[in-house]
Amino acid sequence: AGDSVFAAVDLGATSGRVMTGRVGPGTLVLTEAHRFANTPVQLPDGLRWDVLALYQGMLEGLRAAGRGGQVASIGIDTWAVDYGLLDADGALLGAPFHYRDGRNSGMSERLPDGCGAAELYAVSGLQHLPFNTVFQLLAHRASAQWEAARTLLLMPDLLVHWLTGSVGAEITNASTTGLLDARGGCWSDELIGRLGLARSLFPPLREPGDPAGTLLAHVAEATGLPAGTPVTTVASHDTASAVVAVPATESDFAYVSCGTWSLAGLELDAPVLSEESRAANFTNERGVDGTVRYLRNIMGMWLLEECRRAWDRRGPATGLAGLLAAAAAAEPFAAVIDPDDETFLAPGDMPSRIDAYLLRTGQTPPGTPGGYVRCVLESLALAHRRTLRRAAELAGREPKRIHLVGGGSRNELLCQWTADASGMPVTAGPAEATALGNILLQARAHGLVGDLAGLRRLVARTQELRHYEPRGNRQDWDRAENRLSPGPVTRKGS
Ligand code: LFR
Repeated sequence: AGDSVFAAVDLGATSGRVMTGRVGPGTLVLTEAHRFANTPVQLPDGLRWDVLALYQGMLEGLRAAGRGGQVASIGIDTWAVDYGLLDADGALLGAPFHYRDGRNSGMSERLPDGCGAAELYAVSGLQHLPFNTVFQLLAHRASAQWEAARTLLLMPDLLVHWLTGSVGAEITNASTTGLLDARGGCWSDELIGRLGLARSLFPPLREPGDPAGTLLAHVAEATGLPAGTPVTTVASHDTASAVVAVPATESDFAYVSCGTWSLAGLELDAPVLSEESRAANFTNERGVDGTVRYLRNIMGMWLLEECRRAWDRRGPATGLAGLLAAAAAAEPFAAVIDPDDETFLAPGDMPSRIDAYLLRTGQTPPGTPGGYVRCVLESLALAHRRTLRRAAELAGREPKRIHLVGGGSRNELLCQWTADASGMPVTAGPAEATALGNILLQARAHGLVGDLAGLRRLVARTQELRHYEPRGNRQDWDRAENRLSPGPVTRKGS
Protein backbone atom coordinates (compact mmCIF):
# COMPACT_ATOMS: atom_id res chain seq x y z
CA ALA A 1 0.00 0.00 0.00
CA GLY A 2 1.23 3.47 -0.84
CA ASP A 3 3.66 2.04 -3.43
CA SER A 4 3.43 3.41 -6.97
CA VAL A 5 2.64 1.22 -9.96
CA PHE A 6 4.38 1.80 -13.30
CA ALA A 7 3.60 0.09 -16.60
CA ALA A 8 6.46 -1.03 -18.85
CA VAL A 9 5.73 -1.80 -22.49
CA ASP A 10 8.65 -3.98 -23.63
CA LEU A 11 8.66 -5.23 -27.21
CA GLY A 12 11.19 -7.85 -28.24
CA ALA A 13 11.82 -9.39 -31.64
CA THR A 14 9.60 -12.41 -30.94
CA SER A 15 7.18 -11.24 -28.27
CA GLY A 16 5.86 -8.13 -26.61
CA ARG A 17 4.75 -7.72 -23.04
CA VAL A 18 3.28 -5.19 -20.69
CA MET A 19 4.61 -5.52 -17.16
CA THR A 20 3.64 -3.62 -14.07
CA GLY A 21 6.18 -2.73 -11.44
CA ARG A 22 5.35 -1.80 -7.88
CA VAL A 23 8.09 0.40 -6.46
CA GLY A 24 8.51 1.61 -2.90
CA PRO A 25 11.33 1.97 -0.38
CA GLY A 26 13.15 -1.38 -0.65
CA THR A 27 10.40 -2.84 -2.88
CA LEU A 28 10.50 -3.73 -6.55
CA VAL A 29 7.86 -6.24 -7.62
CA LEU A 30 7.32 -7.05 -11.27
CA THR A 31 4.09 -8.61 -12.58
CA GLU A 32 3.25 -9.62 -16.13
CA ALA A 33 -0.02 -8.01 -17.23
CA HIS A 34 -0.12 -9.26 -20.81
CA ARG A 35 2.13 -11.02 -23.32
CA PHE A 36 1.58 -11.28 -27.07
CA ALA A 37 3.42 -12.63 -30.11
CA ASN A 38 5.44 -10.40 -32.41
CA THR A 39 5.19 -12.08 -35.79
CA PRO A 40 6.97 -10.36 -38.69
CA VAL A 41 5.26 -10.45 -42.09
CA GLN A 42 6.98 -11.12 -45.40
CA LEU A 43 5.48 -8.87 -48.11
CA PRO A 44 6.56 -8.84 -51.77
CA ASP A 45 8.77 -5.82 -51.08
CA GLY A 46 10.34 -6.99 -47.88
CA LEU A 47 10.10 -8.27 -44.32
CA ARG A 48 7.97 -5.96 -42.18
CA TRP A 49 6.91 -5.56 -38.55
CA ASP A 50 3.18 -5.94 -37.90
CA VAL A 51 3.14 -2.60 -36.09
CA LEU A 52 -0.65 -2.42 -35.84
CA ALA A 53 -0.76 -5.78 -34.05
CA LEU A 54 1.96 -4.53 -31.72
CA TYR A 55 0.00 -1.35 -31.03
CA GLN A 56 -3.13 -3.40 -30.36
CA GLY A 57 -1.22 -5.74 -28.03
CA MET A 58 0.15 -2.72 -26.19
CA LEU A 59 -3.36 -1.26 -25.69
CA GLU A 60 -4.68 -4.59 -24.40
CA GLY A 61 -1.71 -4.82 -22.07
CA LEU A 62 -2.27 -1.33 -20.71
CA ARG A 63 -5.89 -2.18 -20.08
CA ALA A 64 -4.78 -5.28 -18.12
CA ALA A 65 -2.20 -3.18 -16.24
CA GLY A 66 -4.90 -0.69 -15.22
CA ARG A 67 -6.97 -3.47 -13.70
CA GLY A 68 -4.08 -4.17 -11.29
CA GLY A 69 -4.10 -0.70 -9.68
CA GLN A 70 -3.67 2.96 -10.51
CA VAL A 71 -0.94 3.37 -13.14
CA ALA A 72 1.35 6.31 -12.24
CA SER A 73 3.08 6.34 -15.62
CA ILE A 74 3.85 4.34 -18.78
CA GLY A 75 7.24 3.75 -20.46
CA ILE A 76 8.01 2.04 -23.79
CA ASP A 77 11.13 0.22 -24.97
CA THR A 78 11.73 -1.95 -28.03
CA TRP A 79 14.63 -3.33 -30.08
CA ALA A 80 16.74 -0.68 -31.79
CA VAL A 81 17.46 0.73 -35.28
CA ASP A 82 14.03 0.23 -36.91
CA TYR A 83 11.74 3.16 -37.67
CA GLY A 84 8.55 4.40 -39.26
CA LEU A 85 8.31 7.37 -41.62
CA LEU A 86 5.48 9.88 -41.21
CA ASP A 87 4.16 12.10 -43.99
CA ALA A 88 3.28 15.78 -43.65
CA ASP A 89 -0.08 14.89 -42.09
CA GLY A 90 1.59 12.64 -39.51
CA ALA A 91 0.35 9.44 -41.18
CA LEU A 92 2.59 6.36 -41.13
CA LEU A 93 4.04 5.54 -44.57
CA GLY A 94 3.86 1.75 -44.67
CA ALA A 95 4.69 -0.88 -42.08
CA PRO A 96 8.25 -0.50 -40.74
CA PHE A 97 10.89 -2.79 -42.24
CA HIS A 98 12.41 -5.54 -40.11
CA TYR A 99 16.16 -5.15 -39.59
CA ARG A 100 16.62 -8.72 -40.85
CA ASP A 101 15.23 -7.75 -44.25
CA GLY A 102 17.79 -8.32 -46.98
CA ARG A 103 17.48 -4.94 -48.70
CA ASN A 104 20.22 -3.34 -46.63
CA SER A 105 22.99 -5.75 -47.55
CA GLY A 106 25.65 -4.03 -49.59
CA MET A 107 24.46 -0.51 -48.70
CA SER A 108 27.51 0.09 -46.53
CA GLU A 109 29.71 -0.35 -49.62
CA ARG A 110 27.85 2.41 -51.44
CA LEU A 111 28.53 5.27 -49.06
CA PRO A 112 29.16 8.70 -50.58
CA ASP A 113 32.67 10.18 -50.50
CA GLY A 114 33.66 11.56 -47.15
CA CYS A 115 31.34 9.14 -45.34
CA GLY A 116 33.33 5.93 -45.39
CA ALA A 117 33.28 3.43 -42.54
CA ALA A 118 36.13 5.23 -40.74
CA GLU A 119 34.42 8.63 -40.96
CA LEU A 120 31.13 7.22 -39.71
CA TYR A 121 32.83 5.54 -36.75
CA ALA A 122 34.82 8.62 -35.83
CA VAL A 123 31.57 10.54 -35.32
CA SER A 124 29.00 7.97 -34.19
CA GLY A 125 31.25 5.29 -32.65
CA LEU A 126 28.69 2.74 -33.84
CA GLN A 127 29.66 -0.84 -34.70
CA HIS A 128 29.10 -1.83 -38.28
CA LEU A 129 25.94 -3.90 -38.60
CA PRO A 130 24.38 -4.18 -42.07
CA PHE A 131 21.03 -2.99 -40.67
CA ASN A 132 22.11 0.19 -38.87
CA THR A 133 19.42 2.81 -39.48
CA VAL A 134 21.77 4.82 -41.64
CA PHE A 135 22.12 1.93 -44.13
CA GLN A 136 18.38 1.24 -44.04
CA LEU A 137 17.76 4.88 -44.96
CA LEU A 138 20.14 4.71 -47.89
CA ALA A 139 18.17 1.72 -49.18
CA HIS A 140 14.79 3.31 -48.41
CA ARG A 141 15.71 6.46 -50.27
CA ALA A 142 15.06 4.72 -53.59
CA SER A 143 11.34 4.29 -52.80
CA ALA A 144 8.33 6.42 -53.78
CA GLN A 145 7.44 6.75 -50.10
CA TRP A 146 10.63 8.56 -49.41
CA GLU A 147 9.47 11.69 -51.24
CA ALA A 148 6.52 11.99 -48.87
CA ALA A 149 8.48 11.35 -45.66
CA ARG A 150 8.74 14.28 -43.26
CA THR A 151 9.48 12.69 -39.86
CA LEU A 152 11.41 9.60 -38.83
CA LEU A 153 10.36 7.93 -35.59
CA LEU A 154 12.20 4.95 -34.14
CA MET A 155 9.86 2.15 -33.02
CA PRO A 156 9.37 3.20 -29.38
CA ASP A 157 9.08 6.86 -30.39
CA LEU A 158 6.39 5.90 -32.91
CA LEU A 159 4.37 4.08 -30.23
CA VAL A 160 4.80 6.99 -27.81
CA HIS A 161 3.55 9.25 -30.59
CA TRP A 162 0.46 7.09 -31.07
CA LEU A 163 -0.26 7.16 -27.33
CA THR A 164 0.29 10.87 -26.75
CA GLY A 165 0.62 12.76 -30.04
CA SER A 166 4.06 14.00 -29.01
CA VAL A 167 7.10 13.76 -31.29
CA GLY A 168 10.66 13.11 -30.12
CA ALA A 169 13.74 10.91 -30.48
CA GLU A 170 14.88 9.15 -27.34
CA ILE A 171 18.64 9.39 -27.12
CA THR A 172 19.79 5.85 -26.15
CA ASN A 173 17.95 4.48 -29.15
CA ALA A 174 18.92 7.40 -31.40
CA SER A 175 22.52 6.35 -30.76
CA THR A 176 21.87 3.15 -32.75
CA THR A 177 20.99 5.04 -35.93
CA GLY A 178 24.60 5.85 -36.79
CA LEU A 179 23.70 9.52 -37.04
CA LEU A 180 24.23 10.63 -33.45
CA ASP A 181 27.47 12.32 -32.44
CA ALA A 182 28.90 10.02 -29.74
CA ARG A 183 30.85 12.78 -27.98
CA GLY A 184 28.37 15.61 -28.18
CA GLY A 185 25.21 13.56 -27.69
CA CYS A 186 23.41 15.46 -30.47
CA TRP A 187 22.31 14.60 -34.01
CA SER A 188 25.34 14.94 -36.28
CA ASP A 189 24.24 17.66 -38.71
CA GLU A 190 27.55 17.08 -40.43
CA LEU A 191 26.97 13.38 -41.19
CA ILE A 192 23.30 13.85 -41.99
CA GLY A 193 24.27 16.56 -44.47
CA ARG A 194 27.11 14.58 -46.06
CA LEU A 195 24.79 11.61 -46.58
CA GLY A 196 22.30 13.90 -48.29
CA LEU A 197 19.51 13.24 -45.76
CA ALA A 198 17.09 15.98 -44.72
CA ARG A 199 17.93 17.23 -41.22
CA SER A 200 14.22 17.91 -40.63
CA LEU A 201 13.49 14.15 -40.64
CA PHE A 202 15.06 13.83 -37.21
CA PRO A 203 13.01 15.09 -34.24
CA PRO A 204 14.39 16.79 -31.14
CA LEU A 205 16.20 14.44 -28.75
CA ARG A 206 14.75 13.34 -25.43
CA GLU A 207 16.57 12.01 -22.39
CA PRO A 208 15.33 9.11 -20.25
CA GLY A 209 13.25 10.66 -17.48
CA ASP A 210 11.82 13.43 -19.68
CA PRO A 211 8.02 13.64 -19.77
CA ALA A 212 6.59 12.49 -23.12
CA GLY A 213 3.00 13.72 -22.80
CA THR A 214 -0.26 12.22 -21.59
CA LEU A 215 -2.67 9.74 -23.17
CA LEU A 216 -4.83 10.95 -26.06
CA ALA A 217 -8.56 10.78 -25.34
CA HIS A 218 -9.23 7.79 -27.64
CA VAL A 219 -6.28 5.92 -26.11
CA ALA A 220 -7.57 6.58 -22.61
CA GLU A 221 -10.90 5.19 -23.71
CA ALA A 222 -9.38 2.11 -25.35
CA THR A 223 -7.25 1.28 -22.31
CA GLY A 224 -9.59 2.35 -19.52
CA LEU A 225 -6.78 4.49 -18.05
CA PRO A 226 -7.38 8.11 -16.97
CA ALA A 227 -6.78 10.64 -19.77
CA GLY A 228 -4.12 12.45 -17.73
CA THR A 229 -1.94 9.32 -17.37
CA PRO A 230 1.62 10.41 -18.20
CA VAL A 231 4.01 8.64 -20.56
CA THR A 232 7.61 8.92 -19.35
CA THR A 233 10.66 8.68 -21.59
CA VAL A 234 12.71 5.65 -20.52
CA ALA A 235 15.89 4.19 -22.01
CA SER A 236 13.79 3.17 -25.00
CA HIS A 237 16.48 0.95 -26.54
CA ASP A 238 15.76 -2.37 -24.81
CA THR A 239 19.47 -3.08 -24.33
CA ALA A 240 19.96 0.27 -22.57
CA SER A 241 17.08 -0.56 -20.21
CA ALA A 242 18.56 -4.00 -19.55
CA VAL A 243 21.92 -2.47 -18.63
CA VAL A 244 20.20 -0.13 -16.15
CA ALA A 245 18.93 -3.20 -14.29
CA VAL A 246 22.27 -5.04 -14.12
CA PRO A 247 22.41 -5.94 -10.41
CA ALA A 248 26.03 -4.88 -9.98
CA THR A 249 27.19 -3.94 -6.51
CA GLU A 250 30.82 -3.25 -7.53
CA SER A 251 31.96 -0.96 -10.33
CA ASP A 252 34.22 -3.30 -12.33
CA PHE A 253 31.76 -5.59 -14.03
CA ALA A 254 31.10 -6.85 -17.52
CA TYR A 255 27.63 -7.70 -18.76
CA VAL A 256 25.92 -9.85 -21.33
CA SER A 257 22.32 -8.90 -22.09
CA CYS A 258 21.18 -12.19 -23.49
CA GLY A 259 17.99 -12.61 -25.51
CA THR A 260 17.52 -12.84 -29.26
CA TRP A 261 20.94 -11.12 -29.31
CA SER A 262 23.78 -11.40 -26.84
CA LEU A 263 25.03 -7.88 -26.22
CA ALA A 264 28.34 -8.27 -24.45
CA GLY A 265 30.43 -5.44 -23.08
CA LEU A 266 31.21 -2.83 -20.46
CA GLU A 267 29.78 0.37 -19.11
CA LEU A 268 32.17 3.28 -19.64
CA ASP A 269 32.22 7.01 -18.92
CA ALA A 270 33.47 8.00 -22.37
CA PRO A 271 33.43 6.47 -25.85
CA VAL A 272 36.41 4.56 -27.29
CA LEU A 273 36.68 5.74 -30.90
CA SER A 274 40.12 4.36 -31.77
CA GLU A 275 40.88 2.65 -35.08
CA GLU A 276 41.58 -0.56 -33.12
CA SER A 277 38.13 -0.37 -31.60
CA ARG A 278 36.56 0.14 -35.01
CA ALA A 279 38.50 -2.80 -36.47
CA ALA A 280 37.23 -4.98 -33.60
CA ASN A 281 33.73 -3.64 -34.37
CA PHE A 282 32.85 -2.44 -30.89
CA THR A 283 29.99 -0.04 -30.52
CA ASN A 284 29.63 3.03 -28.31
CA GLU A 285 25.90 3.12 -27.76
CA ARG A 286 24.51 5.57 -25.29
CA GLY A 287 23.46 4.52 -21.82
CA VAL A 288 21.66 6.53 -19.17
CA ASP A 289 23.29 9.39 -17.23
CA GLY A 290 25.92 9.96 -19.91
CA THR A 291 27.31 6.41 -19.74
CA VAL A 292 28.51 4.54 -22.80
CA ARG A 293 27.47 0.97 -23.60
CA TYR A 294 30.71 -0.31 -25.04
CA LEU A 295 29.71 -3.64 -26.52
CA ARG A 296 29.39 -5.93 -29.50
CA ASN A 297 26.35 -7.70 -30.90
CA ILE A 298 26.67 -11.48 -30.82
CA MET A 299 24.02 -13.43 -32.72
CA GLY A 300 22.61 -14.84 -29.44
CA MET A 301 19.62 -17.11 -28.74
CA TRP A 302 18.37 -16.35 -32.24
CA LEU A 303 20.51 -19.32 -33.37
CA LEU A 304 18.69 -21.67 -31.00
CA GLU A 305 15.22 -20.16 -31.53
CA GLU A 306 15.63 -20.42 -35.29
CA CYS A 307 16.80 -24.07 -35.02
CA ARG A 308 13.70 -24.86 -33.00
CA ARG A 309 11.43 -23.18 -35.55
CA ALA A 310 12.99 -25.35 -38.28
CA TRP A 311 12.58 -28.55 -36.24
CA ASP A 312 9.01 -27.65 -35.32
CA ARG A 313 8.17 -27.18 -39.01
CA ARG A 314 9.41 -30.70 -39.72
CA GLY A 315 7.94 -32.67 -36.86
CA PRO A 316 6.38 -32.61 -33.40
CA ALA A 317 7.25 -29.55 -31.32
CA THR A 318 10.52 -29.76 -29.43
CA GLY A 319 10.38 -28.77 -25.77
CA LEU A 320 13.24 -26.56 -24.62
CA ALA A 321 13.85 -28.57 -21.44
CA GLY A 322 14.32 -31.78 -23.45
CA LEU A 323 16.67 -30.08 -25.88
CA LEU A 324 18.80 -28.68 -23.09
CA ALA A 325 19.00 -32.07 -21.38
CA ALA A 326 20.09 -33.59 -24.70
CA ALA A 327 22.69 -30.83 -25.12
CA ALA A 328 24.07 -31.48 -21.64
CA ALA A 329 24.49 -35.15 -22.57
CA ALA A 330 25.97 -34.51 -26.03
CA GLU A 331 29.69 -34.74 -26.78
CA PRO A 332 31.58 -31.60 -25.65
CA PHE A 333 33.33 -29.42 -28.25
CA ALA A 334 32.27 -31.64 -31.16
CA ALA A 335 31.62 -28.60 -33.36
CA VAL A 336 32.11 -24.83 -33.00
CA ILE A 337 30.78 -21.95 -35.04
CA ASP A 338 31.33 -18.22 -35.12
CA PRO A 339 27.82 -17.03 -34.16
CA ASP A 340 28.44 -13.75 -35.98
CA ASP A 341 28.81 -15.29 -39.41
CA GLU A 342 26.53 -13.20 -41.64
CA THR A 343 24.91 -16.31 -43.12
CA PHE A 344 23.04 -16.74 -39.80
CA LEU A 345 21.38 -13.30 -39.86
CA ALA A 346 18.31 -13.79 -42.05
CA PRO A 347 15.32 -15.93 -41.05
CA GLY A 348 15.34 -19.45 -42.48
CA ASP A 349 16.54 -22.99 -41.95
CA MET A 350 19.18 -22.63 -39.23
CA PRO A 351 20.30 -26.28 -38.86
CA SER A 352 21.15 -26.40 -42.58
CA ARG A 353 23.10 -23.18 -42.34
CA ILE A 354 25.03 -24.53 -39.35
CA ASP A 355 25.79 -27.67 -41.38
CA ALA A 356 27.06 -25.54 -44.26
CA TYR A 357 29.27 -23.54 -41.91
CA LEU A 358 30.69 -26.71 -40.33
CA LEU A 359 31.38 -28.37 -43.67
CA ARG A 360 33.05 -25.18 -44.94
CA THR A 361 35.36 -25.18 -41.91
CA GLY A 362 36.20 -28.90 -42.07
CA GLN A 363 33.96 -29.98 -39.20
CA THR A 364 31.24 -32.60 -38.94
CA PRO A 365 27.55 -31.62 -38.64
CA PRO A 366 26.02 -32.78 -35.33
CA GLY A 367 23.18 -34.95 -36.66
CA THR A 368 21.04 -34.76 -33.50
CA PRO A 369 19.11 -31.80 -32.03
CA GLY A 370 21.07 -32.14 -28.78
CA GLY A 371 24.29 -31.87 -30.78
CA TYR A 372 23.17 -28.66 -32.49
CA VAL A 373 22.07 -27.10 -29.22
CA ARG A 374 25.40 -28.01 -27.61
CA CYS A 375 27.25 -26.51 -30.58
CA VAL A 376 25.24 -23.28 -30.39
CA LEU A 377 25.58 -22.85 -26.62
CA GLU A 378 29.28 -23.66 -26.47
CA SER A 379 29.87 -21.31 -29.39
CA LEU A 380 27.94 -18.54 -27.65
CA ALA A 381 29.90 -19.08 -24.42
CA LEU A 382 33.12 -18.76 -26.43
CA ALA A 383 31.86 -15.64 -28.17
CA HIS A 384 30.98 -14.13 -24.77
CA ARG A 385 34.50 -14.76 -23.53
CA ARG A 386 36.19 -13.50 -26.71
CA THR A 387 34.09 -10.34 -26.82
CA LEU A 388 34.44 -9.44 -23.15
CA ARG A 389 38.20 -9.99 -23.21
CA ARG A 390 38.59 -7.77 -26.22
CA ALA A 391 36.34 -5.07 -24.73
CA ALA A 392 38.45 -5.09 -21.56
CA GLU A 393 41.69 -4.78 -23.57
CA LEU A 394 40.40 -1.96 -25.75
CA ALA A 395 38.93 -0.01 -22.84
CA GLY A 396 41.82 -0.73 -20.44
CA ARG A 397 39.61 -2.32 -17.81
CA GLU A 398 39.74 -5.51 -15.73
CA PRO A 399 36.24 -6.71 -14.99
CA LYS A 400 35.97 -9.20 -12.12
CA ARG A 401 32.48 -10.57 -12.74
CA ILE A 402 30.08 -11.12 -15.62
CA HIS A 403 26.43 -10.19 -15.14
CA LEU A 404 24.28 -12.20 -17.51
CA VAL A 405 20.79 -10.65 -17.71
CA GLY A 406 17.73 -11.20 -19.91
CA GLY A 407 15.87 -14.36 -20.92
CA GLY A 408 19.14 -16.21 -21.61
CA SER A 409 19.99 -16.00 -17.90
CA ARG A 410 17.47 -18.81 -17.35
CA ASN A 411 19.65 -21.11 -19.46
CA GLU A 412 21.88 -22.80 -16.89
CA LEU A 413 24.16 -24.41 -19.47
CA LEU A 414 24.86 -21.10 -21.12
CA CYS A 415 25.57 -19.40 -17.78
CA GLN A 416 27.86 -22.18 -16.55
CA TRP A 417 29.71 -22.45 -19.86
CA THR A 418 30.18 -18.68 -20.02
CA ALA A 419 31.80 -18.88 -16.57
CA ASP A 420 33.89 -21.94 -17.56
CA ALA A 421 35.09 -20.45 -20.84
CA SER A 422 35.95 -17.04 -19.46
CA GLY A 423 37.31 -18.11 -16.07
CA MET A 424 35.15 -15.46 -14.41
CA PRO A 425 32.22 -15.82 -12.02
CA VAL A 426 28.83 -15.23 -13.61
CA THR A 427 25.84 -13.74 -11.82
CA ALA A 428 22.69 -14.67 -13.73
CA GLY A 429 19.49 -12.64 -13.67
CA PRO A 430 17.21 -10.86 -13.63
CA ALA A 431 15.57 -12.45 -16.68
CA GLU A 432 13.26 -9.44 -17.06
CA ALA A 433 16.08 -6.89 -16.79
CA THR A 434 14.68 -4.80 -19.65
CA ALA A 435 11.24 -4.31 -18.10
CA LEU A 436 12.87 -3.62 -14.70
CA GLY A 437 15.15 -0.97 -16.21
CA ASN A 438 12.13 0.60 -17.91
CA ILE A 439 10.20 0.72 -14.62
CA LEU A 440 13.14 1.98 -12.55
CA LEU A 441 13.69 4.99 -14.80
CA GLN A 442 10.03 5.90 -14.52
CA ALA A 443 10.22 5.51 -10.75
CA ARG A 444 13.27 7.74 -10.72
CA ALA A 445 11.50 10.41 -12.77
CA HIS A 446 8.83 10.30 -10.08
CA GLY A 447 11.41 10.85 -7.34
CA LEU A 448 11.22 7.33 -5.90
CA VAL A 449 14.73 5.98 -6.41
CA GLY A 450 18.20 7.49 -6.62
CA ASP A 451 21.25 7.22 -8.87
CA LEU A 452 22.23 4.31 -11.10
CA ALA A 453 24.21 2.59 -8.33
CA GLY A 454 21.17 2.88 -6.05
CA LEU A 455 18.84 1.43 -8.70
CA ARG A 456 21.19 -1.49 -9.14
CA ARG A 457 21.40 -2.16 -5.41
CA LEU A 458 17.59 -2.27 -5.33
CA VAL A 459 17.60 -4.85 -8.16
CA ALA A 460 20.30 -6.90 -6.40
CA ARG A 461 18.33 -6.87 -3.11
CA THR A 462 14.93 -7.70 -4.55
CA GLN A 463 15.41 -9.98 -7.57
CA GLU A 464 16.31 -13.65 -7.66
CA LEU A 465 19.88 -14.17 -8.90
CA ARG A 466 22.02 -17.26 -9.44
CA HIS A 467 25.79 -17.50 -9.18
CA TYR A 468 28.11 -19.67 -11.26
CA GLU A 469 31.80 -20.23 -10.48
CA PRO A 470 34.12 -21.27 -13.33
CA ARG A 471 34.67 -25.02 -13.47
CA GLY A 472 36.46 -27.58 -15.63
CA ASN A 473 39.48 -27.15 -17.83
CA ARG A 474 39.96 -23.83 -19.56
CA GLN A 475 42.36 -25.35 -22.11
CA ASP A 476 39.44 -27.21 -23.65
CA TRP A 477 37.92 -23.83 -24.43
CA ASP A 478 41.23 -22.48 -25.75
CA ARG A 479 41.45 -25.42 -28.14
CA ALA A 480 37.88 -24.85 -29.32
CA GLU A 481 38.69 -21.17 -29.88
CA ASN A 482 41.74 -22.12 -31.94
CA ARG A 483 39.56 -24.15 -34.27
CA LEU A 484 37.72 -20.93 -35.13
CA SER A 485 40.77 -18.74 -35.55
CA PRO A 486 43.88 -20.78 -36.31
CA GLY A 487 46.94 -19.32 -34.57
CA PRO A 488 47.70 -18.99 -30.87
CA VAL A 489 45.03 -17.60 -28.60
CA THR A 490 46.25 -14.36 -27.08
CA ARG A 491 45.26 -14.29 -23.49
CA LYS A 492 46.14 -11.35 -21.28
CA GLY A 493 48.34 -12.37 -18.35
CA SER A 494 49.22 -15.84 -19.59
C1 LFR B 1 18.36 -6.29 -28.81
C2 LFR B 1 18.60 -5.21 -29.85
C3 LFR B 1 20.06 -4.92 -30.05
C4 LFR B 1 20.04 -4.35 -31.42
C5 LFR B 1 19.10 -5.32 -32.10
C6 LFR B 1 18.44 -4.83 -33.34
O1 LFR B 1 16.99 -6.55 -28.68
O2 LFR B 1 17.94 -4.01 -29.49
O3 LFR B 1 20.64 -4.07 -29.08
O4 LFR B 1 21.29 -4.27 -32.04
O5 LFR B 1 18.14 -5.63 -31.11
O6 LFR B 1 17.65 -3.73 -33.08
